[in-house]
Amino acid sequence: MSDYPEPLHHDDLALETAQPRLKRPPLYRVLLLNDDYTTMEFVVRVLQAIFHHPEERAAQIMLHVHQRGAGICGVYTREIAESKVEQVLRYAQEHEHPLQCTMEPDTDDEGDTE
Ligand code: TYC
Repeated sequence: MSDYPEPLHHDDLALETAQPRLKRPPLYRVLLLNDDYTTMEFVVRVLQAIFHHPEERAAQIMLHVHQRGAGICGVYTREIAESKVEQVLRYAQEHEHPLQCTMEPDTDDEGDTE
């Protein structure tokens, strides 16, 4: 008997080379919509509390939404974006503001790399 173990034979195993994991999840923009009733102060608070923007940036985004009708609060994977939308709507309802929030695919997102 040899001192060495028999070499392993993989003849009946289908061995596949693992492909590098290049897939990235699709991204979604979370948007705030303007309305005539929600206070500017409340929108800035939402942008700070839920989207973690510093006050100055939050005020910029709020003014953009106020002037243009809608604006991007952040870009996230689907589950995170859905959660942000829910948080905004719940927070707005709790404070009796009609603030609306929605999400859409991020068309600047290149999707999976080849
Ligand atoms: N238009 C509101 C006002 O004049 C302010 C506002 C800004 C409301 C952004 C909603 O998403 C919004 N009080």
